[in-house]
Amino acid sequence: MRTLRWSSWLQISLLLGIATLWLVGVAPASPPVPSLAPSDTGLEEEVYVKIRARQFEPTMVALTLNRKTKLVFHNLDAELHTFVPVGLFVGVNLNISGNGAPEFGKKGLKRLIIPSQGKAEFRFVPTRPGVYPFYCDMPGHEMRATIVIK
Ligand SMILES: [Cu+2]
Repeated sequence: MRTLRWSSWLQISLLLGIATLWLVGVAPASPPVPSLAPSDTGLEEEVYVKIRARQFEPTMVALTLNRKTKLVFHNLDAELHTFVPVGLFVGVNLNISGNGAPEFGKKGLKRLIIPSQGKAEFRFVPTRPGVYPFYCDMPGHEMRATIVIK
């Protein structure tokens, strides 16, 4: 009586174990989770703008809407330049690092001075699609370019 019970329990647990192994072995690998929430994706998009011979390169800088962005300006010239954004950072949470010198006004960042061979980095999430011009306001510098957020 007692031994019978014991052996039936053994059989059941053995069957369960086999079934579990079978399920684990046969279960298809779960598909990669699509990134449907762009604002909380951990991937940071790095975008580089070079300044060379009094020109921004490229002159059309494409950023991705709702994507964590690191926008880097690298001044390769022997003179300083500035980055003056128009509308881009209004109401935007901004982190600036590197060796640029930011200047702030009532509406936020007015401009960033980038020394010769200097590098400045902006970290932010573009949340408003559109076309945003920027320029260098040093006297005599005809440096203009555009950031496009889409
Ligand atoms: Cu300049």
